[in-house]
Amino acid sequence: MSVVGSSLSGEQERKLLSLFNNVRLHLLYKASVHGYMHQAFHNRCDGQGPTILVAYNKTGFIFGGYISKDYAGSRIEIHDDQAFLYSITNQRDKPLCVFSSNGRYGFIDGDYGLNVGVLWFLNNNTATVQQLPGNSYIFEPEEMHGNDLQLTECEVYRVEQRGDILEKPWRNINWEGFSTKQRLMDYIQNYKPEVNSVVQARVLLVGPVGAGKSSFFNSINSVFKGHVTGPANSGSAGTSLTTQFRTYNIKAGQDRSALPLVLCDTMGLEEGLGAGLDIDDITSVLKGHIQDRYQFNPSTSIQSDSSFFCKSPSLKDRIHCVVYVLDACKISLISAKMVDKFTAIRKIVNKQGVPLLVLLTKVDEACPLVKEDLTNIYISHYIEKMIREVSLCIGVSQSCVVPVKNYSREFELDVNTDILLLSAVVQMLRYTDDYFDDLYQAGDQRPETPDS
Ligand SMILES: Nc1nc2c(ncn2[C@@H]2O[C@H](COP(=O)(O)OP(=O)(O)OP(=O)(O)O)[C@@H](O)[C@H]2O)c(=O)[nH]1
Ligand SMILES: [Mg+2]
Repeated sequence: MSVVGSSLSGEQERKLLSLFNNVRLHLLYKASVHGYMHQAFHNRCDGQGPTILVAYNKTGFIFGGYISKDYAGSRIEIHDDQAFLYSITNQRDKPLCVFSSNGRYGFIDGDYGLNVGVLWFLNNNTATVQQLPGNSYIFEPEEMHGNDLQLTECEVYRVEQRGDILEKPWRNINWEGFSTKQRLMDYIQNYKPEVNSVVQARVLLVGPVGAGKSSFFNSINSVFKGHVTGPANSGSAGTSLTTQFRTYNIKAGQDRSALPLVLCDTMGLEEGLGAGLDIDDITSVLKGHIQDRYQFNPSTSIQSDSSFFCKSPSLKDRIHCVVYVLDACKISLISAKMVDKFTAIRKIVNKQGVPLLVLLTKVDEACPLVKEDLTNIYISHYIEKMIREVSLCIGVSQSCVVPVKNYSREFELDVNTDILLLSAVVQMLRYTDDYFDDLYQAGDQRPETPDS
């Protein structure tokens, strides 16, 4: 989220946007905040793709240059046939727009401020523009800047194609900050499974190594704790960092009582046979046979004589909702072997009549728009496309795919991150209700036989 505001009025922005076809502007740099300094300018604007510089003077001119290529401070002249200089005033309805006189010139990618042809902004780290001799861009100085080269402000915006952004969000979410967060927390804290013998929904997290299973528990735990914590081991390693079956309670409220939710963390799935979580162990977990802290063994499944094997589990020990955790950055890299594994797990899950949800993690790393502002998640064309791909790959409807950003390197909570995380939990609880509904349809009191 951009905390630094634009100095453009609505009318000025409209005029500026009329220079382009269907774009939006994202403020990168504002001299009055970041300093009239080349270094500050380059720190914020290098490598950002197409940008427009917007300079303001006391005479009332708004002028600057658009370049379609990256700034990099390479000190060379960049050929950019889309670069132009422009000027906006209250007196003119339409902006003045000047392209290079020979159609070839672009800008100088200096390690100083922007130099588009004959205009050199942020000259000598000052709030000035220098008009250089030359005829690479031809215009009347009076029309461009009213001969006033002293700046009152200077901004640079990234020019984003609207194609990256959807006109309407593909899913509705209320980003109303703390009230939404509190409402979601209340929903979770007050949730009651529809079956008397069960007080906590048991949700199983499964997915490839490093997908963010443990981080999801850590993140939810953090939200209810009020600061970022990390009791479950998370990190990066070639093989699964989590090797035990863990059933995590989350404490909440003044009295720190356990939430009506248990998140069950598992070892990561791996492609090969005898590597990662054993599929037969998933069946045992679903049926409630495996107890907390069981050490998974990739080469063999749990034996019924193990001290961690619960011989006669009841409904409360069984899994009520399965969540596939997938890394958004790796969707296109999922191998056929891994898809086969997902399919095999799905068959087992379906057989047990347990609902399945997909949690798409690391959306911040997958999409720059989302990294910059999490509330862009449901207008990101890229994430929407990814959700469609995931739904096809896993064979679930798109409504079963929930994107989240886990806490990974932060110290402090962020309300939008929390809202997305909590919304995912609410979905899990709703799916859990479906499970109980299905088990206990009116007049169909199914017995609690774990092996059914
Ligand atoms: N940027 C970002 N990083 C994440 C996110 N979720 C997890 N990570 C990082 O991804 C790495 C792996 O996360 P884990 O939670 O350990 O993954 P896991 O699925 O439990 O992995 P195993 O236990 O090894 O199977 C860690 O370095 C996390 O900090 C996310 O949403 N965004
Ligand atoms: Mg883990």
